[in-house]
Amino acid sequence: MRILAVGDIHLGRTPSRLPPDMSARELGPSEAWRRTVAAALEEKVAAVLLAGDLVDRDEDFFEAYRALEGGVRTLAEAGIAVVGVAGNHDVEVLPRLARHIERFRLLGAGGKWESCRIASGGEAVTLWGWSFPRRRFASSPLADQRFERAPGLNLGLLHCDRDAGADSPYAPVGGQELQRAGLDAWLLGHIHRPDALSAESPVGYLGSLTGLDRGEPGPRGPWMIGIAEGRIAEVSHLPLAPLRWESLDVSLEGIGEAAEARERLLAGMVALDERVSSAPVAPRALGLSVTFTGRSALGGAAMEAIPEEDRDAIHGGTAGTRYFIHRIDADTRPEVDLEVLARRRDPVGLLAARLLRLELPEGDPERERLVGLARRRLAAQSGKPVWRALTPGAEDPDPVAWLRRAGFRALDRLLEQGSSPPEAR
Ligand SMILES: [Mn+2]
Repeated sequence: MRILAVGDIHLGRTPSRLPPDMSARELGPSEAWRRTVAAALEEKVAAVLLAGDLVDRDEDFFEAYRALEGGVRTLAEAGIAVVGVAGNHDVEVLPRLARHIERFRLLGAGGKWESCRIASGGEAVTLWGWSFPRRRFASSPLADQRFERAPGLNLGLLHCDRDAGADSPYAPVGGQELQRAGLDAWLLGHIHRPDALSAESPVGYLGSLTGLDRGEPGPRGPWMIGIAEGRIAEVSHLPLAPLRWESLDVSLEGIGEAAEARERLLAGMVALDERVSSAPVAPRALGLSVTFTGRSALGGAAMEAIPEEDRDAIHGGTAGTRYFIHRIDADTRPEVDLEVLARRRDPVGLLAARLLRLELPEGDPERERLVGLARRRLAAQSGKPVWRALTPGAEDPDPVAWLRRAGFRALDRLLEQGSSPPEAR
């Protein structure tokens, strides 16, 4: 028996930062859903499970209706069950849609746990689900819940904020709580970055169905769950999203002129494309954030060597994926000897000495003091509630990378200005 599990779809959301001639309709959530329905039919799954935030906003009622109604009808005609829970985004619109899409099963409406049974090929699965009763729900849906296990596999389907602290308004749940609940797996929605789910560890976030913006890099798609003899035998990610975001580091180390940066970039894209195009269904488009790295004085010139007019369609992959660049940055390190510069008794010398400290092994007290200061400063910024809504699941900034980037950029500028030691003035 096979089941397809789908995380946050956000039907109605338009992917941001696409080149102007690209159609959001062909790259957005409804295309991702269309591909998912096709995969479910092809793989002959018994059910498609949806972990909440299927719809982005109440206003997206009609777009969501078109996509869901069509998909659910196709699946139902093939004998595939479609079961979902509501998240914080679709707390109102999903129950409304469910009333008009006969064969869509909304589980746990109004914040009351509910179970249903799916049987196929001699296997039976009991699915436990809970839907958001209102947009904000500041306590754990697992708090007073005891699951009466049914025979066979018991799976949980939930939209929640795991390990985010008790003050989260989005159904805060502790990872320990999930482990202790006594179910065999937890398929979660809300955080858009997928966890590394596996048959051994089938508890975690399914991730967004397609990369909704550049803050969601990496492969996206539904998860295939194979069940045999009452156990989870297989969990695999099907990266079939129509749009994907990646960052690409391109080293300029050793190049003699800026034009060579183009070849380095092309080589990097070809290597990336080998990975991307090996998937059974390749993305239609892939947005790249390019960073030139390495020790080179040509970082700025390399950026200028990639013409603006080429960035919207920089490469056509072997599977027809259109690669475009939405951002280019240079994080190159000047071709300087930090050891020599650090001997200077001026701002350049002080900065070089601090950059050298970052090169010390992890755990060195000098290095850790510097990193600790940076971490506190960055946390004061990134911890502000205003950012949370923007990049759910975004990683904490790496203080070492930030210090290095900012430090070398400042060092570049100081050296350009001809900052020289006092005794040489
Ligand atoms: Mn959510």
